[in-house]
Amino acid sequence: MLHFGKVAAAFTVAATLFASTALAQTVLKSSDTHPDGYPTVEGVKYFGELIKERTEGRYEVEVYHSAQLGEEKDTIEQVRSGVLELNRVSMAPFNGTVKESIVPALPYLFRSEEHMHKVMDGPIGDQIKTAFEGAGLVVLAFYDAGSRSFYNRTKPINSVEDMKGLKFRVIQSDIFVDMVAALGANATPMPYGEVYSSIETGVIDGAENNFPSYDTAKHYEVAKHFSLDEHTILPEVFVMNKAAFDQLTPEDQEIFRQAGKDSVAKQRELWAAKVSESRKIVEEAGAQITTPDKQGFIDAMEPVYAKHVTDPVLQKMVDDVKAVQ
Ligand code: GTR
Repeated sequence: MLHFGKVAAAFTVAATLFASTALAQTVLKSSDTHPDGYPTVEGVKYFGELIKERTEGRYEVEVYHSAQLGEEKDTIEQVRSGVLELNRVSMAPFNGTVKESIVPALPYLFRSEEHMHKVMDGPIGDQIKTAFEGAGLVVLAFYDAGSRSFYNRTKPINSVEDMKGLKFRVIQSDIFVDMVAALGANATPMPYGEVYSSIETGVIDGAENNFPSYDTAKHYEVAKHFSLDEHTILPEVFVMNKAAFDQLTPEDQEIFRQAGKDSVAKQRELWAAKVSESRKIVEEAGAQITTPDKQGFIDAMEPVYAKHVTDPVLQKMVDDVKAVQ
C-alpha cells in the first residue's frame, strides 16, 4: 500500500516535471529526519521560498520533516531512485556509497567549524559535490551540524578509559563503528528514530550527536552524561535527484544552485543560535556536560585512518584538508 502510494506520488511528480510549462507548478518533496523548526528543516524551507520566488511560482518545495518519509537510509534510496526529489541528510550514511564523503566524516580531521566551512566552501567541497553526481545526486548545499560527542546513561566520560565496554548507537557508517571500536567501546548502527527507546530500555548505553539533536530527540531524558569530546565536525548534505535536476532548464538549474548556496548562510545562522539554545535546554533539564581529555581520543584514531584512508584519492584529500588554513 505504502509502496503503491510512493510510486503513484513519484509518477505524479515526474509527469508534472515532464509537462512543465511556464505556468505549470511543480511541488518537489524533501525529507528530513528532524522536527519542524530544526535548522536543517528551516534551511530547506528557505531554499523553497527562494526557488518559488525566483521561478515565479513554477517550483515549490514541501518539506516532510520528522522522518515522515522514513529514516535516512531509506530516504537516501528514495532520492537516488527518484521517488523523492530532495533530501536533507547527514554526510555519514553516504560513506559506503560516495567514497569522497568519507573525508568530512573522519574523526578530528577538521580543527574547527571555521576550518570545516573553508574546506566545504572551497575546491575540496566541489570535489565531494562532483563525487555525489556519480551516485545520481546533485548537492545543493552543505549545512552545519556542529560537532558530535558521546553521551550515555551510565557515567561521566572523562577519558578514553571511561569508554571501555560501553555500547553506543552510532550513525550508519563504518567509520563511526570503527571509531567506537578504537575507543574500546561497542558500536551499534541503528536508525535515529530507535535511539531513544534503545537507551531507555538499556539495549544501548548511549549514542553520539550534537546538542540540537540531543535536545530535540529528547535523548537527554534517557542519557544525561554528555561528554564534549567533539569527535567529528560532520556536515549535513542537501541533495537533489540528478535526473530531476537534469530535467530543469539551464536557467532553472542556476536558480536552484544559487538558492542552495543562499540557504547555507541562513542555515548557518539558525544553527549557531540553536546550539546555544539546545545546550541551555539540556543543562536546565539536568544533563551533565563534561569535557574529557581530548588528546586521548585523538591519539586513539590512528587505526580508523589506517583502515579507511588507504585510497590515494582519499589520502590526497586528507592532506589537502589539513593544508587549508
Ligand atoms: C543528526 C543529523 C541527522 C541524523 C542524525 C543521526 O545530527 O542532523 O541528519 O543523521 O544526526 O545521528 O542519525
